[in-house]
Amino acid sequence: VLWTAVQFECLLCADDNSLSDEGETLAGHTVLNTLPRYILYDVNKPEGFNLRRDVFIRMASFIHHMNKVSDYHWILVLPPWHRLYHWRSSNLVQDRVPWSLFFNVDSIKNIVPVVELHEFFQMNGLRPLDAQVTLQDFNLKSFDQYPDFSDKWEIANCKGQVQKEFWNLNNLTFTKSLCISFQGISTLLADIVKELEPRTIIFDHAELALHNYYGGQEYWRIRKSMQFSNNLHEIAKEFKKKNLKQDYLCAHLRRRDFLYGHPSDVPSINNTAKQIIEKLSLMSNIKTIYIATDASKKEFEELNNYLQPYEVFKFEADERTLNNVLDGGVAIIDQIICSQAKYFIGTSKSTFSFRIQEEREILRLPVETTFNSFCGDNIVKCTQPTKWRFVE
Ligand code: GFB
Repeated sequence: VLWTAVQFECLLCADDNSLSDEGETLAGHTVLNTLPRYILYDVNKPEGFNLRRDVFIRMASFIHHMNKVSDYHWILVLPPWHRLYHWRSSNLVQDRVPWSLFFNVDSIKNIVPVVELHEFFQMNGLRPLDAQVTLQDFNLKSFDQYPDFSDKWEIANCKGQVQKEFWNLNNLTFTKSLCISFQGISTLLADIVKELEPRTIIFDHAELALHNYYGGQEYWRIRKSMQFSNNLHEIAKEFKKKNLKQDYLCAHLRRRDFLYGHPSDVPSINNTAKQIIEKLSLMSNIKTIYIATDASKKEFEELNNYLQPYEVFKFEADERTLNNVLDGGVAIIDQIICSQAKYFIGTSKSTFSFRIQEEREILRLPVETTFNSFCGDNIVKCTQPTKWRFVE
């Protein structure tokens, strides 16, 4: 039975906090074990937007698994996008942004049973969640032991801080809270749910749960459903219509914290320009360059100078657009434009670039135009990205 959110709205919002799932009476009929149950999750605070998109895929496969092995219908609650470290416009309020601003949630709903957080609140009211589980690594054992890579979990003393307030919501509370040392794939979380028997549960540090099968059929089915919102596609289309009239090469230059996090993967501005020009010298039909970057204005201008006489473009949101789509939307517009380029070069190890490569695979663009990345300065052997091919 596919229960929609609306069907349950009244029932779950009843004042009575003591609903039992064993047999509810609704208009004289017994609704046995059919109330949906909800899984919420959050990710380590400093993680960026594109790693979070990957964690969603892992949690979505977990929900699929739950719906295979459990008697209940499980729904995943989409965690709002909240004050991400890389969103730098300090004049914007970028709190608890719903997925619908960035994604076509209906497309996701066709593949994964999900609701937005506000939809969850409509159904659950202010009832405390049955459990909060903070995932953590296992303690490293002494060095002379072989590392143990087996899938396992155990309830343990909390090692770090336990989140008191998710997304600054003081009305999201929990009946019980525990820490669990966890090592393994996301479907292993099902064993925790089985043990705790919650109707609603939140997992913190969901990034610790790994993919069941990275790059497999299920991975791509979920990934493909994560289409960007129509509004962002429209803005990208308008920009292209106005500025990118011919074939263009897109370069994604990840800078800022990457200069410290991955110094050997990020070339200097001068060397970046050299690598772009070298590529273009092999493609006589491309004269236009699109730059997606988190670089400072000064760095971009420097790059632009080195790239003359090529035509160089970059998307700059006007105030109204920025207010509407926020920093996250601007970044996605960059990704859309790069995913449609004739040729793409990304930054090695950046998940921002990885997601563009995936988008290009979904669009079935020629593989040699997609899996390319810049080489850091003074790198003797510059490895190129792994070709994670789309699987239908
Ligand atoms: O997306 P993301 O996880 O990719 O984080 P990495 C980088 C963020 O920086 C993006 C901004 O989500 C954007 O907000 N950004 C990066 C950009 N490149 C661009 C661009 O071309 N255009 C626009 N508009 N914005 C990881 C982080 O970043 O880097 C980790 O997830 C950590 O937390 C690590 O910081 C060092 O994989 O590139």
